[in-house]
Amino acid sequence: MSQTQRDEMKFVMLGSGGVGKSAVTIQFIKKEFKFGYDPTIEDAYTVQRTVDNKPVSISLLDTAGQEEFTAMRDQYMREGDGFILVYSITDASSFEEVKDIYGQLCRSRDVGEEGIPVCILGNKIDLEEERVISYKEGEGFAKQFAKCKFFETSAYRNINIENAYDALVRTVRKERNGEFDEFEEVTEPVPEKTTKDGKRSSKKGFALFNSCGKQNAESDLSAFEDANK
Ligand SMILES: Nc1nc2c(ncn2[C@@H]2O[C@H](COP(=O)(O)OP(=O)(O)OP(=O)(O)O)[C@@H](O)[C@H]2O)c(=O)[nH]1
Ligand SMILES: [Mg+2]
Repeated sequence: MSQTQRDEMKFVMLGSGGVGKSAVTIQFIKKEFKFGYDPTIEDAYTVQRTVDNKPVSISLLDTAGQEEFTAMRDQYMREGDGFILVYSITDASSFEEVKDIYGQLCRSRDVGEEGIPVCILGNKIDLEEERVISYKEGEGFAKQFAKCKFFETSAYRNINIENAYDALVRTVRKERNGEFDEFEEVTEPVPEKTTKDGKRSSKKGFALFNSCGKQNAESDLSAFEDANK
């Protein structure tokens, strides 16, 4: 593919009601924060971006978190190229819901340990005093999976929103380029999942992929913490 050819990707926002999926989406697309809560049924957007000097067209589906509107979830899961799974750091049940959704996604796509491109967001970090889910808990879940990134975000304060979408674009590109396959081929025949230099590697693809994801997430968080000193 030439450098100027536009990538096309479908992303789907998933997560419990009220965690901020729409606020994150609107912040990303319109650079504004939406006050007030108006439960979503389904909203679709298209956005053009340039990530790593290469254009990408993202079709973005903002879905319903409220249970009475979630009948279409299975279909959304089958159709997306990448998924943004959102919980609120102030709501423990929304974090459990993200874990469930991750499992449902893998089952509906019939993938195992290799997973699918996902970015998990722990949103509302401007509400630090109401936090019930730590950064480590969110990160710890995400880093079990090779194609899963993690960011803590605030739609209200526009923290890490663009970073999260750009990270998902990169993951989908890597998958399309077969970069995860190559890594699995290297590690698969090695018994007990040891790496070439003899260190134990607990997950296929994890060491290569998450080394950069973790740095991103941590440096963004420390920037946030610095800004709040
Ligand atoms: N303080 C704070 N409030 C937020 C943030 N993101 C969203 N909210 C608020 O949380 C409430 C719910 O936000 P929505 O974006 O509508 O939530 P949702 O996940 O789209 O909900 P459903 O459409 O029902 O699934 C609204 O009152 C938002 O203003 C955030 O980062 N910080
Ligand atoms: Mg919504």
